[in-house]
Amino acid sequence: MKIAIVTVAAFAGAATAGVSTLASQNFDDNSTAPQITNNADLGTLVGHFSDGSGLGFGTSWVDSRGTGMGGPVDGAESGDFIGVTSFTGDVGNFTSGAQGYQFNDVDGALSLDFASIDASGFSGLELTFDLFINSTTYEPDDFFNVVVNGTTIYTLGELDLEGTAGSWQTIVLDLGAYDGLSSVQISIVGDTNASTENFYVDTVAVTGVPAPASIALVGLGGLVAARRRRA
Ligand SMILES: [Ca+2]
Ligand SMILES: [Ca+2]
Ligand SMILES: [Ca+2]
Ligand SMILES: [Ca+2]
Repeated sequence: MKIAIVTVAAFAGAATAGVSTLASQNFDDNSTAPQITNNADLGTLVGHFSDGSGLGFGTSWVDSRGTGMGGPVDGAESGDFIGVTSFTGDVGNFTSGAQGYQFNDVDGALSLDFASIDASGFSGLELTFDLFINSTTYEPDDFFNVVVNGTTIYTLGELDLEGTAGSWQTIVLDLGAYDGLSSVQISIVGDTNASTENFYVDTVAVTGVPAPASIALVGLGGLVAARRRRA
């Protein structure tokens, strides 16, 4: 009995300190097929969910600039690169594997929409991802946003974009406001309108600390056993 109690205590200590990955996406085993090189193909990308492993994702687009041309969806323009890509001409390399996700000249708000995550029982939620902003001029209507459950929690505007361009940066965002929720939906949104205005995202992960529910039950069992011994 004494040996069992010691084992439980050691296990509880290790579990409490642990941070777990709830969901992640590296874009490395997705087909690059949903990447479009002609905007007429975005129709096949919209609503497309990942064919690879990890956190599912799709893509949506909104005419935030009032172009009225239907954006990539109707093929009124062409030649953009949107979606999972292995193109390294700007980034040199991806931060995981050989692929990432590219936003190129999207002429509206292009949204990389991740599937909802069940964060029940988790605290200390964080979102981590790598971002590469291509070096070029950005204008006041260009931006990069992270949206969680419909609320924008992070934004980069013109000067932020220009000031952090040219190398991979790791973005870590506190999602503590969403701790324990059964549905946490993250979207990464880019809005640009020039062929050199490129954003790349890679190595996305949501982490948190699991509540030690099972450990607590084991501990309770130990407590009951101790009381029995005392009685
Ligand atoms: Ca990758
Ligand atoms: Ca375009
Ligand atoms: Ca520009
Ligand atoms: Ca622009």
